[in-house]
Amino acid sequence: MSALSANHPLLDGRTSDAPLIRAYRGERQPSPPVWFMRQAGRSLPEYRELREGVAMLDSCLDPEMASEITLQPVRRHGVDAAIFFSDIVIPLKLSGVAVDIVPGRGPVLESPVRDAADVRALRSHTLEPDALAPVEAGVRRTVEQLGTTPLIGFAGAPFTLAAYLVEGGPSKDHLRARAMMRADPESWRALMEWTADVTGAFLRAQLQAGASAAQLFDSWAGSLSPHDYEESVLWASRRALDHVRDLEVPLVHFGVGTGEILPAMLSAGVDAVGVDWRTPLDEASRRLGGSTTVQGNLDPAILSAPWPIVESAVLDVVDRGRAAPAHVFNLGHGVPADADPSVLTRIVELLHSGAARS
Ligand code: 1CP
Repeated sequence: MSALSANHPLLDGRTSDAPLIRAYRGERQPSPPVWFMRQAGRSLPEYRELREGVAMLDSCLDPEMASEITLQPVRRHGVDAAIFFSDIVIPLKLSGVAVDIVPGRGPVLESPVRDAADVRALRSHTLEPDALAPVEAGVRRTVEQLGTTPLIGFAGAPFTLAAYLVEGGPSKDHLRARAMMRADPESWRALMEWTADVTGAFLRAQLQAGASAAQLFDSWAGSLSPHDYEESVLWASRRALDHVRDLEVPLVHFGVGTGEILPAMLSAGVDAVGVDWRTPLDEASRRLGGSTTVQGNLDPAILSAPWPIVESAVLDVVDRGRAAPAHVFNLGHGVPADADPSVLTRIVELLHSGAARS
């Protein structure tokens, strides 16, 4: 018996046969199901209009607005999945950590977590189950309107969240986070434990409220050596995923610049691995041992090229995806803010036309 309620879309039959869910479970589809990371957001005029005058984190915690933004790209592009509109720092905010999203920059912490005392102070924050109510309400509302289209829930992996907590904001090389990992392993472990548990609770709330799959974003794990990833990070990602394993929904693990750690990311215990644009999918599948669903990996930079170039790049991704047991089409990272949304719609049409048989 799954721990999901009987009227969950995966159990009542609404989404259990959806191409996305079948592909995540390893069943090749006639053509690859498609969604885009950051498909909601600044590339859509209807998003910009709705968000006008509303702070990013406030929009995530307004169930009606979060739900509407989640549905916008599904209506516009006809993608095979929605991804819940939220942000990886929401569980930090709901735990009482002072974090904001600065437009054009990203998450910024009022007090970065730099030493053992800071980690102790962070750990005094707890994520009360009631605090997740706006997230659950947003998911429920979205799922009611999605029908047979699955909703993907997501969370940030502990390392990517720790990178923001320690740096205090976006950074290129996450030097301070990697320094704490090496110089003060005890504080690092305590930081990663706390982070794994709050992000795991955020993910579980979305799944129990009706999301049919889950993606763990370890966007910045590519800044780690394979040794450091395996020694100091992987256990915490496993711990975050342990919060949802009993729900038996498909799990996806994605990061950027992770060509060297793809097998380790698979070993966190997931059904599919998301691949960025640097590693061709046939090579990624080989590294993963050939029996795992791959997701990706059109270079987002190609979206601004003339259509014939986009089309042949899409077909090449699909072709390489045939090396894996199943493939879910996506970009190699998020939709750029200045992307022309009509190109995304055209990619979905191309994939759905059957011209790109998987
Ligand atoms: O459509 C969707 O994909 C759902 C919405 C979504 C997701 C999945 C948002 C909304 N954020 C995220 C996850 C997220 N947030 C990740 C993992 C995915 C990825 O690698 O892109 C990361 C790293 C963040 C952190 C974050 N939040 C950044 C990156 C900053 C950096 O370090 O470079 C930014 C710019 C944000 C703000 C944000 N989150 C989401 C949106 C639409 C925005 C921009 C909003 C604004 O500026 O008003």
